[in-house]
Amino acid sequence: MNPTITAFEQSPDRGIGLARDMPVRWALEEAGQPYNVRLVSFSAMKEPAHRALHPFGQIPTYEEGDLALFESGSIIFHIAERNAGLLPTDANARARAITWMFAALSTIEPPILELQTAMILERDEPWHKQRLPLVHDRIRGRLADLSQRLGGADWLDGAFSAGDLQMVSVLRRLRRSGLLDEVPNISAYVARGEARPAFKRAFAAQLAVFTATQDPAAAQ
Ligand code: GTB
Repeated sequence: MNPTITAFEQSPDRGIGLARDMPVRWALEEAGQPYNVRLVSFSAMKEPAHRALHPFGQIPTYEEGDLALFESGSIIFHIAERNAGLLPTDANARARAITWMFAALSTIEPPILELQTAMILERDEPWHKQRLPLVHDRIRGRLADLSQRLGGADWLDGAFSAGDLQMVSVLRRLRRSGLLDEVPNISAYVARGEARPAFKRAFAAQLAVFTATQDPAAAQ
């Protein structure tokens, strides 16, 4: 049975693939696993039926038979465990790839989320301009360390893995900030991830949702 994931009926990112169904779609594409998508509105997300799947009333969720999951990182890990190609078979290499998944979510992403909060929710605060360089510098610190570790390699630890998928997905959220452009090997790393055929299929699928929701009259 093909799994079903949930995604925004109308994504606020306007099809640029920053919502968290995108990395889940990407993992499914890398795994060659066909999937169904159920689109949910912001109000439906907060209804009991959706909250039974996702306690925080968010997307994405993942349903497969009698298994229901939430949290994109956990969903990607599940997909990677059940399918070949996203985690190495060697036990130590596998543990390292999983470590990179955690590093993406718990070391790299937090300052990036701080920046998003600053840009979306704190723009009108009198201290916004003063705080922004501090947030930028915290991200720069993480990128510098990651850049040092990546060096001239294509991927973080040998072959492409779920660790790279998660890391590239987190780093993509920096695109609009310009901070990625300051670190050429990280910028190239993200571009390498985005050039993968599985990424392109996932991106096209989520973009198609956005395109379909556009009112042609409004576009004129
Ligand atoms: N930790 C959870 C996970 O990784 O799955 C976080 C899930 C989450 O943040 N879901 C968001 C959501 O459902 C969508 S992805 N929000 C609705 C709500 O909370 O009511 C986050 C997101 C939203 C919008 C953009 N954007 O517009 O660029 C990017 C990312």
